[in-house]
Amino acid sequence: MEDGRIGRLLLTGAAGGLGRVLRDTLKPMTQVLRLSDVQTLGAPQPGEEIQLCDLADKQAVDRLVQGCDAVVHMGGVSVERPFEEILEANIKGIFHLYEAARRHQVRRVVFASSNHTIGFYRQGERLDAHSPTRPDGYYGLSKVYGEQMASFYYDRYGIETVSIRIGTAVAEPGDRRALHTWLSFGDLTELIRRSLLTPGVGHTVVYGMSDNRDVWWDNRLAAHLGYVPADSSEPFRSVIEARPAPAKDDPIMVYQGGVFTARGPFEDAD
Ligand code: 15L
Repeated sequence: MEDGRIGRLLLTGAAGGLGRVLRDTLKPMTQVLRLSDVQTLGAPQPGEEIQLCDLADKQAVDRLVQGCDAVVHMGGVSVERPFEEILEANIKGIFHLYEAARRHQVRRVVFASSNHTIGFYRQGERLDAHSPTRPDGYYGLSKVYGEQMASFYYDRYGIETVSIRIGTAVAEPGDRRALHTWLSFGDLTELIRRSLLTPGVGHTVVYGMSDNRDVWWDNRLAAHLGYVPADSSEPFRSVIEARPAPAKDDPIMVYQGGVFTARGPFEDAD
């Protein structure tokens, strides 16, 4: 980190919704940004390297991580899906990533965890990073597993991770639940920057949310990151609340994980 920037930063999931944003916003933090996905990523721009990779392929992930100083791991399945799909990309994928990090002496990972680790808590319940997890599906379970993998690799090998339980990271909040869970792209970028650069994070769990009015999550246990969100969902409230409210028993109004709590079962479709 000679000029204050990371030497080579790996961004997995670079073709995804957030990956495409971070491809631009992470660039000032690193000399070389290595981008990866299973999907095509176009031609590399100056300061970029592109290496397509299936996270389920252990050897390919090992080659991907080689030469990197830090990883922002956004890759994998990002919605609720049948278990077998989650198993490959998320569960095997996170194991492959940490094994490669161990082998190639990567010291810092930022893991895109999710609010779906705690999705079956009711809206309004206050949680912090020590609250027991209540995953709302196989996707949420895989993120709990990822966080535990991060914890283990810190205790055993000293690889530090910030697991960001991302709320709803979209350009603008689109519904009542997102007024609580919204994370702006700017705040996501700042949280990742802090997660990469703050010394001595061990394994830290932080909720990824903007400075919204009524939040369910308490980030005091991650205060050492010094993350101060700049945006708020408040300017979007009047438009969202002018729309007819969903039924009171609609999962989007009941659980912190919203509609994810009502996905599946997938087995019966066979
Ligand atoms: C997530 O973890 C998903 O990746 C994303 O698609 C959103 O649904 C988000 O959570 C959310 O809960 O709003």
